[in-house]
Amino acid sequence: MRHVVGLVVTVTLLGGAVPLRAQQAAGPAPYVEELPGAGRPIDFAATAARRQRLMDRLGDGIVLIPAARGRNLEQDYIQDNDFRQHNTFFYFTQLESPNAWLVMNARSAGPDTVVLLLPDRDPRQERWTGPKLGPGADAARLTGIPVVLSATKLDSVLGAAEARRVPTYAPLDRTTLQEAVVQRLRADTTRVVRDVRPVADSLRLVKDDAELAALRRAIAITTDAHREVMRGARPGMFEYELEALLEAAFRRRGADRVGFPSIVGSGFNATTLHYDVNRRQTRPGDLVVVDIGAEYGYHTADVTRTIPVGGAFTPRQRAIYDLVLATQQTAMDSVRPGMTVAQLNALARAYMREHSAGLCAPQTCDAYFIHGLSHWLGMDVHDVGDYRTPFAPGMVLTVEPGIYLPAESLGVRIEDDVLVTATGYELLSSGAPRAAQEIERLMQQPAEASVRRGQR
Ligand SMILES: [Mn+2]
Repeated sequence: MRHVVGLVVTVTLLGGAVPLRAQQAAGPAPYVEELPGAGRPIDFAATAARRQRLMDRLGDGIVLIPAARGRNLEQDYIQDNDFRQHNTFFYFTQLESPNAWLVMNARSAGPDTVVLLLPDRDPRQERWTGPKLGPGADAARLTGIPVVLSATKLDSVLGAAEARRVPTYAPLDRTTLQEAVVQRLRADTTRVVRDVRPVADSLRLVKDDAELAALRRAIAITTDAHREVMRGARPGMFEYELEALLEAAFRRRGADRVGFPSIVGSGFNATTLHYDVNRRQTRPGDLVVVDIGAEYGYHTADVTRTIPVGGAFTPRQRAIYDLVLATQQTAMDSVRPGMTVAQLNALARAYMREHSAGLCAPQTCDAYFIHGLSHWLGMDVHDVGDYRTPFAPGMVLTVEPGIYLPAESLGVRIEDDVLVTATGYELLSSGAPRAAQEIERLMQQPAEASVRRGQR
């Protein structure tokens, strides 16, 4: 709340806008049905099941999970993003309210209880930032959590829970460690405070139906954006023009934001793994690495395609491209329950080494494959979870080999998102062509109406 008040004062000074007395007289705006989840209803069954799984795993304990703080115009770099909920808090609530708390009492004997604490409503503040969900019956109805109290009650709720003398679990990440209440608990030598992340993160490794639905949508938006870039790319375009095409496609299809800064690297920039400046002008003959992910419902895609900006690969580019593609296919075909990321990685490198021929002489091409093959995918683009965990149905990972030859300004990465199934895998990102010929065919088609609209 402190922070938010600061924001109001600042904006008032800058904008000189509305007299404070008039705002105070306005009173609370009515609740809007769509408030929690910013226009999307909360999946009560999914969030309740996640909370229950966590409490079952913990046995006895108090769980304390903070929401993200509202951002401060004066103290934060607010250019980089809008407000985004803390992932752990969102996972267990699907609620986008800032400055809230979730407290769970896990009991091995007796009923578990859950309390949501929300900041009290502030009509004057809401004139600037819109109606918020406050404590009370409406919040209980909209969140599916029966007990919703004022955030000012946090100390008394915790105090009552602490009488049980069981460990307190919180996500001990950088932002949570800054919360005064967490600092107080950790300073109290009579209390045991543990990190909830190893357990909470392991739950997030296996996606439930609600998560998969969000991921599938994020990935569909992203592969559509790839097709738009393929159809719209022309030599001479700046990297940011391609970025504009794809991010317009994201928003047009309802993406909430980018899951990470879009990488559009042409020529030499294709060999810089996390290049995101996107200011260079493309030249005929360039390859462009387009590594992007739309975020939808707090889940992000991560799909990379490498395209020849002029619509056709040179024989040299094509040879490197086909080796990366065959390496990727070999790795994907080995995805099944019981495999691990390390095994997949070793298998991909061995394949690339054995099939290098003279392409990367005097070395083999795996010497230029300088990053890991896979990462988990979910709410975080490099999602949480122990990388030693053997694959199980419901896990989602990327498979993304690459070859980077800076001396030739030649970089190729192909990245897809796969879901582990009972018998193997499902390719989630098949919506964007991967084979060189298919990419060339799409790029050489006459521009379609949707692309012309995007380029205008
Ligand atoms: Mn990736």
